[in-house]
Amino acid sequence: WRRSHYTNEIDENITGEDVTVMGWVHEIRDLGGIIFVLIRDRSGMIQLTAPSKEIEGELLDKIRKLRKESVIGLKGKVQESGKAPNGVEIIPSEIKVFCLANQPLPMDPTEKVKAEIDTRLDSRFIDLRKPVVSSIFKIKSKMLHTVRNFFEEGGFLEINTPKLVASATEGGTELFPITYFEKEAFLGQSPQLYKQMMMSAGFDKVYEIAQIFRAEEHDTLRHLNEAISIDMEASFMDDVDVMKILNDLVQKVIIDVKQNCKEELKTLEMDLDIPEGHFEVLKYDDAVDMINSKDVPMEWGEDLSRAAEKALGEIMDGYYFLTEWPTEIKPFYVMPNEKNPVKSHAFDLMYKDLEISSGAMRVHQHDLLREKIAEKGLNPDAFNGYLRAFEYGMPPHSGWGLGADRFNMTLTGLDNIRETVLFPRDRRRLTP
Ligand code: AMO
Repeated sequence: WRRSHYTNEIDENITGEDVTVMGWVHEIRDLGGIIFVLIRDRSGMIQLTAPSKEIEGELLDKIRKLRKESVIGLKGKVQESGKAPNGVEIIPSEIKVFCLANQPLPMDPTEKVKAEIDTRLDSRFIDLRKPVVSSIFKIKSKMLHTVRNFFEEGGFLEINTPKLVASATEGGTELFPITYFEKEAFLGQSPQLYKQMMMSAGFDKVYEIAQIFRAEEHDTLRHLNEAISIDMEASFMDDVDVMKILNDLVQKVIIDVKQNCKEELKTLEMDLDIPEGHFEVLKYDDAVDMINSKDVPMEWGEDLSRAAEKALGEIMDGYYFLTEWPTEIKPFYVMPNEKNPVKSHAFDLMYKDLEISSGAMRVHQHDLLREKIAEKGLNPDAFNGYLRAFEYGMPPHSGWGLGADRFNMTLTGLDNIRETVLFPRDRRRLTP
């Protein structure tokens, strides 16, 4: 048994041909004189039509005994049919049952009964069979493909940095400690320190697409404990240069997804707008005023609360940059403004009320960096492996990290990040 066609390749043009399809039994309708079976594969569905007068008894019996979600192979002839979902159907000549599915099913993949997200995640392998769910991951795949192409065309080198690490990068409270032989170690929060060290290594422009781990306490629709970050770092560039790269990348992905994932976007009922030109740039100072104008209390120097993000999201539409953040609330590696060190060269990329990326021009001066680590209450000696790279030839550099799952939320119109991850990890979920 070898597949000759995916179901979406079967149309009027091959009427009369013998085909072999493989897939799942989506639906069975036994009307006595005629049996209809919908067979589903990754690409779509096709109808098997078995008029009892025309099909020999043994085969008919086999079809009658099929159960929903069983995996079968089907050989048969393509025939035009006004009533079938795709305008064509298959008259079976042979059937092979690869796996008979147990009944009842833990959840209904035909969407007739809507399931809660927890039920869906518990049986994720079935949940993912639904086109409305698999579409999210087809879009994610396209997004990542475009990201790789974009960076390759831009002369970036793809790197892989360790995820077993010895120190914090984004603040100490969000670390997952692990046992590493006799030593204390953690799961990596960000490739931050390593991508910066690659600048000292002379790699000039690098990117990485990899897991980041954050011991987020909070159960929100935007945080997971394991997420995918698209990171870049480039030498001899400032924050404005890398913001331009981020702007171009986001636009390129949206154009590519809109062009290549028409079916998936339709399934998700998502109408993607292609943002034109430069994203709006909003200074932190102005953001504070705007947030206060919405009667949400926020002092200068504070990070955005959820209420503050929501207030901003009501005023700002689409993608926009938030710039000139207070140095105090940004990590040690962020470059303070030369003229006014209270402010920094850090930026966030927002989509309405969702932060999708953070980046900055970095501190490349060894002594200043050491000082800033200490100011954060961290022990600079613990960072010696990183700091040494700044002593023997470190160029000025900038970069950002873009949350792939959050970016995917903006492309698919979903508001729960769990929807955009195959097997999400949150406070309560470590399986499947
Ligand atoms: P930051 O901590 O802002 O910056 O992370 C970058 C982006 O990663 C995504 N992200 C998350 N997504 C889901 N769940 C989480 N718990 C989570 N945490 C982060 C967000 C966020 O904008 N080193 C810097 C980047 C840099 O400066 O280059 C960093 O990690 O979309």
